[in-house]
Amino acid sequence: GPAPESADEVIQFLDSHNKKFKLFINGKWTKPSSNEYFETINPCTKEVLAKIPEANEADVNKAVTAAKKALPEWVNIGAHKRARYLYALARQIQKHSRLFAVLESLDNGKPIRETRDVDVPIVARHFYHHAGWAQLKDSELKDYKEVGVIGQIIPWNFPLMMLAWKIAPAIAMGNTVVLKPAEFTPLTALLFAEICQQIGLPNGVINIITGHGKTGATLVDHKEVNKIAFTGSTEVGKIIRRATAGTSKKLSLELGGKSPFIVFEDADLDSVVEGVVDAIWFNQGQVCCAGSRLLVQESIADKLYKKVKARMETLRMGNALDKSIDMGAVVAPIQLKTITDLVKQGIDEGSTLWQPSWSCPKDGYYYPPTLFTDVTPSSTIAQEEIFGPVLVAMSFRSHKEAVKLANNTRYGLACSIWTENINLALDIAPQIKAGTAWINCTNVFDAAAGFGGYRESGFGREGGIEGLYEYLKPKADELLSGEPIK
Ligand code: TXE
Repeated sequence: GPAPESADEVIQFLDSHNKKFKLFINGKWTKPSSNEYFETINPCTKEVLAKIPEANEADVNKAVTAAKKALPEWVNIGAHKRARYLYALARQIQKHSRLFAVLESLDNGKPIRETRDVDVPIVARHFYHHAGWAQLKDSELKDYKEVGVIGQIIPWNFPLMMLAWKIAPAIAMGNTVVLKPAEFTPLTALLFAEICQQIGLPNGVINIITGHGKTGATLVDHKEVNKIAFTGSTEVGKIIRRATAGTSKKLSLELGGKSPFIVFEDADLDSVVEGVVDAIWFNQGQVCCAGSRLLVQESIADKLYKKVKARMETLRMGNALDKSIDMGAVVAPIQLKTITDLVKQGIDEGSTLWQPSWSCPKDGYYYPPTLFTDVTPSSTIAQEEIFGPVLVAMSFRSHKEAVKLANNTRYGLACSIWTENINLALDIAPQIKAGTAWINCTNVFDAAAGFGGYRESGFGREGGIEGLYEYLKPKADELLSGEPIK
């Protein structure tokens, strides 16, 4: 196959920081007050990539103070100038797209084909889209004003993409930001900080602080933070909701999912199989909207399982920089353990496990593509988010039963419907309680479409016009408080 993607540029980037990073506060690389560091690794090789600072309370204070100080100037420069900075960020990301893609694949373990063709293009598109909206802030959105200082906490499954989804709308609407990337995957956020310097973004508009959950919790509790935007586990989402209750902080949460992938008997099964690959083996299944529950009409169930198994045999797994692979490694040993434990529970509960005959590479945190059949709807693997390459299949007879099974979950992030009958698809889609419905496709994202959940998948939308309102408040607020409208 083709030669693996070169990591030379990444090595240069890491070396330029002596493989030991600082915090990005007020436009400058700042030594952490804690003087504590942790390591970020390449999950495909277990090799240490760099040392990362653990920000403590003093560091969080510094970052929030910088964001607060930057706010008046960032608001006053007006919509057009803010838009120019967003366009510049978008262009710089495109210019360095290869470096971003390789760095993301090394830190996260996901295939270079995905970071190169999916993650990074979506990130650039997100900044372009919001640059457009930034220009329209003073006309289309003139009755609204910025929320203020925004605390943003993001997960490790799409590190740069989640950064873009958080930062682009926030700064486009005139807010300033303190963002904490996930501890497993901080590197692309740190490279992004360098891009902010390169384009001359005013100091303090974007601050990047690294650390574990405690750093995130300190940011959530900070009195000068006006809004928290969080993507991550439902468990931590609940902690953050409790922590912000009784404060004036605005909040948006994008949490877990157990999205149904519904196949009706008239569907084109070859397309369905490729859809399944995309739904549950893209990013090793570590996708909040992964189609992790395969719901198949009984008449075609056995035929489809056979086809899916055949396709699983041909999936290629390996080092993230290998351009010919379909799957890389999962992000960290703890995630590997969560997956392994849940799979064991599935077996104990009586479901039938199927894995391809090939074995995983031994040098990293790999987990094979996995299919469970004979699954009871109430079992753990049918209800809990596994967040790994594990597909759980169940069958239904009637359309009514399909809807019932699809909605038998505490989540509601997405659903995917497969049929050649568009009337059936359009009849079923609105009956599924999910923030996104895909028809004959899956995992398709666009900056212009609001993404977010129902039920325990959270609230608030990212992208689309709805996503802008998460970072705005009506100016009428000021009438009530007696302040003049600008
Ligand atoms: O998530 P956490 P983890 C799910 C998935 C996965 C499980 C655990 O099922 O197996 O969550 O993953 C920060 N206050 N998803 O433990 O802990 C943390 O540092 C403030 C679904 O990695 O939620 C990181 O930056 N912040 C998901 C971010 O929260 C806290 C994506 C997410 O980490 C904190 C990831 C606290 N108390 C995991 N504790 C999705 N829906 O996309 C941790 N953090």
